[in-house]
Amino acid sequence: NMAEEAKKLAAYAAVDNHVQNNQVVGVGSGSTIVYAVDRLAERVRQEKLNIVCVPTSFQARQLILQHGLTLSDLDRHPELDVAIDGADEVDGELTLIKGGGGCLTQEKIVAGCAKHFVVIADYRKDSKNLGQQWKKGVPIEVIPMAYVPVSRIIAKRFGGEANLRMAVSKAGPVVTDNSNFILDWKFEHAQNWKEVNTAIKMIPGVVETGLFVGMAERAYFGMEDGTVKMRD
Ligand code: DER
Repeated sequence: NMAEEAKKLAAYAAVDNHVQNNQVVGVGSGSTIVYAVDRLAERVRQEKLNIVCVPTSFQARQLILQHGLTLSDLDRHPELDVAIDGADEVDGELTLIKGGGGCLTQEKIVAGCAKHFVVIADYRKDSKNLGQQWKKGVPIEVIPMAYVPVSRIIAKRFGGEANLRMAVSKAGPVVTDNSNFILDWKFEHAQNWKEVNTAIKMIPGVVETGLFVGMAERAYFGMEDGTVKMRD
């Protein structure tokens, strides 16, 4: 369908523009990245590229192994050449909401270790202000024993409500790859995302937020008309 085709367009553009031989590539999580890994594996075969891949989740690790790409990690490669990942929403200043797939913490770590962090997304993620397209709130990874106080503090200080993310294919809450819970903070109005990100990160029990501020260098959007739009 159109959105899947758009994801593929963005993914191929990013891999073709940003991956060269002898590089360490951070591989994101979600559904858009699947197309990027397909393209990566195709190029490795066709061009005999020598690249290693660092995953951002169990899912990303599976993708790397299933495609026969060389798996690596931050112990071996604490500095990556490029990290490619999806996003739930991208605003006009390249501030991202990520974590729709629950992988925000390792994604932010890997993105932070990369010289270049590039986002791939379909047109539905292209936004002016966070919250216009993505309605599920900002994901926040929390230590399980603290999720209630953290939720109350967020609602009190910043408004809206922060709800525990419940699993679909498992009874009880979603448990992340880091054995933590996720709160989805449904904010009520636009914020100074840089300040809010820092303030939420400081709340005891918060592991990471899905606000990626000043991290992405470029976003590739696959559009409905088959073109690719870039935002720097
Ligand atoms: O969970 C995540 O952070 C994913 O990267 C998400 O932001 C994008 O997933 P999608 O490509 O399936 O929309």
